[in-house]
Amino acid sequence: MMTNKELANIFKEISFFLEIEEVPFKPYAYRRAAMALEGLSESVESIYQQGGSRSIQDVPGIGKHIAQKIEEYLETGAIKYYQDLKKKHPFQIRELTAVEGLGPKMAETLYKKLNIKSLVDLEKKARQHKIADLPYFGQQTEKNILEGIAFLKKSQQRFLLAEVLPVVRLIQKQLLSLKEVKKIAIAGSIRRMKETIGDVDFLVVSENPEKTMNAFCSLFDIIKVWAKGPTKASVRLKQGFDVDLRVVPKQSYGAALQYFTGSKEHNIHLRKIAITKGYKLNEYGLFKKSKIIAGQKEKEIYQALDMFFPPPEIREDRGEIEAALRQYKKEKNGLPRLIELKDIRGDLHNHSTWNGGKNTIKEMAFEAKNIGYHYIGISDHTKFLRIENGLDEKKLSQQAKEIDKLNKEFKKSKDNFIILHGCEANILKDGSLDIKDNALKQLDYVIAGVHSQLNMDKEAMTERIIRAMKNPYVHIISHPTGRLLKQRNPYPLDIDKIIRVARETKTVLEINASPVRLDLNDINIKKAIENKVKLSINSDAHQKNQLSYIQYGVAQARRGWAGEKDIINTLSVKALLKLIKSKK
Ligand code: DGT
Ligand code: CA
Ligand code: CA
Repeated sequence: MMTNKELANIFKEISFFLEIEEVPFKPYAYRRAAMALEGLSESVESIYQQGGSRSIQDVPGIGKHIAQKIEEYLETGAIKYYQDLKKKHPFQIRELTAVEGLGPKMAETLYKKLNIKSLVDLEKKARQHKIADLPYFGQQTEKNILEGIAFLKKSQQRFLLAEVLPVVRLIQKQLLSLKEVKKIAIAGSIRRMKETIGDVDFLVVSENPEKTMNAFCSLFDIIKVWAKGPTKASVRLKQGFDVDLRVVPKQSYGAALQYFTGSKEHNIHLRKIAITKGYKLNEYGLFKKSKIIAGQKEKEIYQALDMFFPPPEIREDRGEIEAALRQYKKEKNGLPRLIELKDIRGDLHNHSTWNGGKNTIKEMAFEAKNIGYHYIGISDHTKFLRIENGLDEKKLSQQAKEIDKLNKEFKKSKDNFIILHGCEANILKDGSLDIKDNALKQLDYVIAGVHSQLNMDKEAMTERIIRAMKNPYVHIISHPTGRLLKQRNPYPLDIDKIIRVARETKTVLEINASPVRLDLNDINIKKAIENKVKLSINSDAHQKNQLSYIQYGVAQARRGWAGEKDIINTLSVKALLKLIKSKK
């Protein structure tokens, strides 16, 4: 799969170079091919070995010319076209354009005027205030660049939950298969299902710690062993992140799990509670003087402190300790009953082959049905995103016919399943939509989101979204703050005001479950539900296997204290449509 990634990177670079040279259309084709390669579950090498260049062309998103380039790469290890472009633009284009707000053309100018080739050069010249002096750049741009570099550095040290979790689950399974391993737990930020992960924390109870350590340090794709002792080992995996393994005594397993699950803030607060009750709390147990009160089971620790058990996802010291104490005393406002994956009955934000998605409506529907959903909403992009083949009024009504036909088949075979017809309209700069209300009226529901001109000031952006929420045909606002984890900060937004108007206008806010978005985030989810705003957890799937992203959205919802009743896609179709129609 390394080849897929290498080729994807090359094609991304080509698309940037062609943008610099103002070549029309082609940059998009290369970008699309890069995305196709990244999403491919098979390696291009094996596709090519099995079916030659023809079979590469069959990969959606890859045309004839690009297939030839792939073939050239597989045969010769290089692509001449790319090398020529690279010679003309000999700077680290991907590295530089990773800085938010720095596009390929700016990178070219910075190279030509200041000989900036890398991120290191860029930071140096910015600090020397050389960039501010360039025409069309100025002080503000220079400041933005420095902020962008800082953001990049910080975020590159963390990993997306979705890139870490599958690997970690595999490691867990492998370690559990060792017969001396009695217990194993994933602790730390992964257990709390935080959106990004610093490092992985495993806890193990083992009858033979040394053997377990040896197995751990040799089992996986380890590229470096940082430390290896009798009770603790620390390694780096080839995926780039570090994994710690601690062997803990059986009688301290619960205390260690509590401690290493964190968060640090939660632990500090909990330790204070322990002290006020005359105890001492650490990773070995809860003690009265030197006598151990609890330690083997995590639940017993909370119990001994007169608390209900707070789910790991909410252990951030955002009120969960107080709520757990209240619940123990049978007072009001105890711990929330959090939403679970099994409560989800359908997914409302999905794309199909009608505009850049990889699977047909039918394929998406069958996948949803197999998951056990009662409904799937198809919400392709409307007009404005022409680059993604946004649908116009006419195409939307053609799409409605296809959906009707499929629904008739579901009905005939007595499947308890239905496809809902929606769209994801674009909120334009002034807050109007890129498609007529008359077309929206025909749909089961409408999602609207911001996809362009993100660099507005706070007030203007807030007003822009508010105007969309005031449109009686808009039911859901997708990815409300526009952030992309590790890539882009949220745009400035008065989220309190957005939440207030969402409530007033009965507009639902999305928890976009795509692992790079998770937008709304945990804190904003909590705010929204405290203000009685309804939310929808949506996978934003562009291909059928991405429907599984919903798990990350549910995790984020749990981190935001959301319960089943806060989330509209836990409703039956009937109740859902009724709720949607209640907005007028
Ligand atoms: P990460 O790795 O940055 O995504 O976040 P965590 O929460 O996994 O943090 P990590 O790996 O540094 O430590 C694991 C847990 O150990 C953390 O959640 C709480 C506990 N812990 C670490 N340092 C301290 C500390 O200084 N005080 C207390 N009370 N607990 C700590
Ligand atoms: Ca950690
Ligand atoms: Ca750690």
